[in-house]
Amino acid sequence: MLTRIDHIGIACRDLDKTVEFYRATYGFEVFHSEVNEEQGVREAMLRINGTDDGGASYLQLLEPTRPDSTVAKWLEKNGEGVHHIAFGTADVDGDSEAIRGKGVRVLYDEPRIGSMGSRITFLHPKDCGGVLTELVTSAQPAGHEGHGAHGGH
Ligand code: V0V
Ligand code: CO
Repeated sequence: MLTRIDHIGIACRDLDKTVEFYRATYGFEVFHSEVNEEQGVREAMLRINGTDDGGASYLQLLEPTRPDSTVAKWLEKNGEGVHHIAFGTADVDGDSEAIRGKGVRVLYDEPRIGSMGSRITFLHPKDCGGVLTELVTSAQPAGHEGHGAHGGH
């Protein structure tokens, strides 16, 4: 069951500059940052609020690390902006299989590693009304999010 907006992914060309915009304009601070080589992104997670399921909602600011990455290709075509949305679930395996059974293309056979040790998969935007959609199961069990998840700067 999908129980929260886990994050909204925003593609940018200059992560440090974009982090500074969100800090100066809204007062959002970086909760966590990391490089994901497999996905070709350097990212900053800005924690916005806790959610009913014990998790949280974030903005995920994404800068490409290489020109052939999905985010670099997307920036080339569209410029900076909202790149994907992500729903949180306790069971990314079960939920992605159920969604695959409804005829929506799930991009990975097995979930891969996402931000903060989460497990993630993606649904094809062409099957989701033009919205690249991610499903996430956090590394932290529901109810424990935010305790000890800091770091990685
Ligand atoms: C592509 N399209 C999109 C889109 N990217 N539509 C909406 N939102 C997007 N972000 C459209 C594009 O306009 C084309 O439509 C069509 O899909 C095919 O796109 P393409 O440019 O030819 O690119 P592809 O097919 O090579 O790649 C598209 C997919 C790729 C979605 C397959 O971006 C992908 O594998 N994404 C999943 C991985 C990812 O995005 N990682 C970065 C975030 P027309 O022109 O044919 O109409 S990593 C992350 O979120 C992490 C680590 C985390 O949360 O923890
Ligand atoms: Co994401």
